[in-house]
Amino acid sequence: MTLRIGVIGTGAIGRDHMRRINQTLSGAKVTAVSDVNIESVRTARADLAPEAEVVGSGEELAASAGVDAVVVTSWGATHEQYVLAAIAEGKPVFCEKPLSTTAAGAGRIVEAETAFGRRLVQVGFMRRYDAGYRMLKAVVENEIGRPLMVHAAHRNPSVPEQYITPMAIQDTLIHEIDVLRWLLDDDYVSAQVISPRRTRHAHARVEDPQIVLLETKSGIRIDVEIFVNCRYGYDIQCQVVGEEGLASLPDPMAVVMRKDAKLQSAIMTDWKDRFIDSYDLELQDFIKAAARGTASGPTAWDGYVAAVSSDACVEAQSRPGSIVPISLPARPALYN
Ligand code: NAI
Ligand code: ISE
Repeated sequence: MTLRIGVIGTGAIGRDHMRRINQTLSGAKVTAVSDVNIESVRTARADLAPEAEVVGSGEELAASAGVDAVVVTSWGATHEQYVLAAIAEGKPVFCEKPLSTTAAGAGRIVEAETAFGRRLVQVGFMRRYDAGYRMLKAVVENEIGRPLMVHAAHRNPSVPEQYITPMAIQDTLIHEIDVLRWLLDDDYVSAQVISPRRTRHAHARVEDPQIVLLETKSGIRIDVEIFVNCRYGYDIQCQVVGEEGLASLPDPMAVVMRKDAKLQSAIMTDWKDRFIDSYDLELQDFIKAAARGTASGPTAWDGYVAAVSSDACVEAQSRPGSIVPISLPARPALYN
């Protein structure tokens, strides 16, 4: 059986996922597309899925008889309405991060899925599928003793004008919020945000760089540098300090060159390339589970916990230096 997928949001990652579904992965094809930008949806369809139907709204797409499962790749603030529409139709839905830009929105998704009684939602936290992070997790769990501290960095070469300060949390840090929680098998209890000297390369509406300090239930202290105008490349770093040793996320494989009296190797510049294998694996996993009418991988609960933690970090941004507590309700049995 070929799973018929409807894609809502045909921008950068929507197109990338359409390409991988139709050209790289197996078991699915894109049969419907929707976007508020009609130019964008027409071009994406023509380039990547000429047989797909262009549907007027995300809700109509979720309800379409020609769609078995939904992929939501529109702007973060619109995810909730489309995920809820898919759940209302009883259809599996892959939602790009963030599941919702607020904890309240993610909470409504958890409630709807719990009421439905079966997992339908997978959140696009693709780093959990990355070979480097998986190797790091095995070392953290088996080799370096109890983790005590984590030093991480999320650096982008530049960001567009519409990228504003809270997006450093909701759009960017959200990856670390999820992957570090998964890596350490721990939840957060507090957040603090501090701002070093500003880079002159940042536009006026984004504070850059920023340092986020998180504390976990077991007392692990985490610092994450978010630097989205670092110029030199797209660079993700993560180092875990344990009682018996230290473990670092491997850099992506790159040829080492000796030339012009320099030892050099390239650093990637585009997020699409840095985690390309993980995007393939997460969506293949989604297709496999959706064909059985369910979902696997990162859950709506993971999306909710990330949103609660993200809300606390955004609040901490607005009160520089203050420590904002993070607390979670009990996890519903569906996610045990
Ligand atoms: P984008 O701006 O390139 O594309 C978003 C598309 O959604 C646009 O075509 C826009 O017209 C459309 N859209 C906006 N509101 C809509 C609505 N109400 N209904 C239907 N379509 C709507 O943005 P990009 O970079 O593709 O990001 C989309 C989402 O994917 C974001 O939530 C972002 O955080 C996430 N993302 C995840 C990545 C990852 O590494 N997992 C990487 C890049 C983006
Ligand atoms: C983008 O939306 C992503 O999700 C990328 O993975 C991330 O690294 C980048 O900072 C975000 O803007």
